Parts: sequence; C-alpha cells; structure tokens
Amino acid sequence: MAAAIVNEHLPTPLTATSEQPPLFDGTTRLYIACTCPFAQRVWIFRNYKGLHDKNKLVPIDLQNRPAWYKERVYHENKVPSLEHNGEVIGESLDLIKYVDSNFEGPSLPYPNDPAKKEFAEELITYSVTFNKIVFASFKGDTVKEAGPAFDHLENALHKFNDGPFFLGHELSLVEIIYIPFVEKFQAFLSGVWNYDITAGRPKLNKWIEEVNKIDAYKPTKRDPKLTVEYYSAVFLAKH
Ligand SMILES: N[C@@H](CCC(=O)N[C@@H](CS)C(=O)NCC(=O)O)C(=O)O
Repeated sequence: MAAAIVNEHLPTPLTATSEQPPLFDGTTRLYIACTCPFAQRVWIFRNYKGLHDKNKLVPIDLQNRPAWYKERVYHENKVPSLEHNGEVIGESLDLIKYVDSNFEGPSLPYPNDPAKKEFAEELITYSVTFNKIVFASFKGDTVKEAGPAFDHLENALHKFNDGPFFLGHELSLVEIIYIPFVEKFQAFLSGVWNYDITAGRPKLNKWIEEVNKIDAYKPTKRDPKLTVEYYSAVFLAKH
C-alpha cells in the first residue's frame, strides 16, 4: 500500500544567487526541477514510499542554475540527483531503484508473472524511444510524427485485460516512468496543436484518468498552462 497523501509546501526553486544548502549533513536532499519529467519520476516514487521527511525536495531553476550545483553537488549538472551517505547519485531510473533499496516504505508492486515482467522491461526500454519521437516531433510535422508513439501506448494498454494500468490492476514502475512525459506532452500538444492524445485512444484516456487519482502523483503534476509556456519557450523559440 502506498503512503497516505501529504500536503507539502514546495520550496521556491534555488537560482544563481541562492546559497547552497548544506551537503552531507545527515539530511538527504532530492534535487529536482518542477519542469523536469525525469526528476518527477523520482519525486512520485519518493511520495509513494512516504519519504516526505526523509528525502527533502530541493527544486532548482534550470534556466538560472546556481553554479555550486555543478561544482559541488552533481557534476553532470542535471536533475534529478540525490545526496545520501556521502554520495550524489543521478539518473532517474537508477535513483528509483536506489531509493527503493535504501529507504523504508512500500516497494512498487512488481509482477511475478514472467509475461508481465518481460513486458515491463520492454516498455521501460521503449520509453526512451517514446520520448525521442515526441520531442523530435515538436520540430517537425508534429501531430503526424507524434501520433504513432501514442498508438504504441494504446496498443500496449490492450495487452493485459485486467487493467487499467500497463501491467494490470496495480500501479507499477511503468506508470511512474511514463506519466511525467505523457502529462507534459498532453498539455503541450493540446495547447499548441489542439491535438488531443486521448481521442480514439480509449485505453490511454482511462490510464491517464486512473493515474490522476494516485496520491503520490497528484502533488507533482504541473499546471498545463505552465508546461505550454515553458515548452513553447524551449521548443518553439526561433534561434
Ligand atoms: N537521463 C537522465 C536525464 C536527466 C535530464 O536530462 N534532466 C534535464 C532536465 S529535464 C536536465 O537536468 N538538463 C540540464 C542540462 O542538460 O543542462 C535521467 O533519467 O535522470
């Protein structure tokens, strides 16, 4: 069972002029950016495990990033990252596994059924392609190029009929990997191209509806208007 819902105040993102929070002082900090779907994956999982007090959220402003972040926290200069036990770990998928192994709280259900396990691995691998296709479409014939990626998800959701999730009736890592991206793509494609990713995709529609009910996800969801603004600045700006 996932942890109960917690009302958490999200701190203001740290900027180039912000002081660096202490490092390795015994508090574990999870560096995120409110705009970043990779960071959102770990944020959701940390909520799911009820680690609100144990993994403190530290949002940073990626557009006006503090220099100390690269110099002294995470040399890759990306989010997410987590400081723990004298080390800083990055990469969303590795981090989810790290948080799962190193902190208390419920683990995400993982199916015993070999067919479901294999399908989970396939979907996790496909998530890289999915993101690539959709991000690339923003610079091309968007609706035509992005459509097949959402068809892939719709078809995947037809694989097991004990849904509404990818692997059946229980939320799994697969949802956590996809939802931050689907959320942002849905907002941007609808806001700019008037393209409804759920039209003609009933399973995807139901999946989004059900994921929206997950307490661990709700506080991480971004106002779609802010996503449209941010993605427009990043992807539609003329250089
Ligand atoms: N593969 C990484 C990707 C992380 C990533 O690309 N984060 C972006 C923000 S969404 C970032 O920090 N970009 C800053 C930069 O590349 O300078 C993961 O899964 O965590």
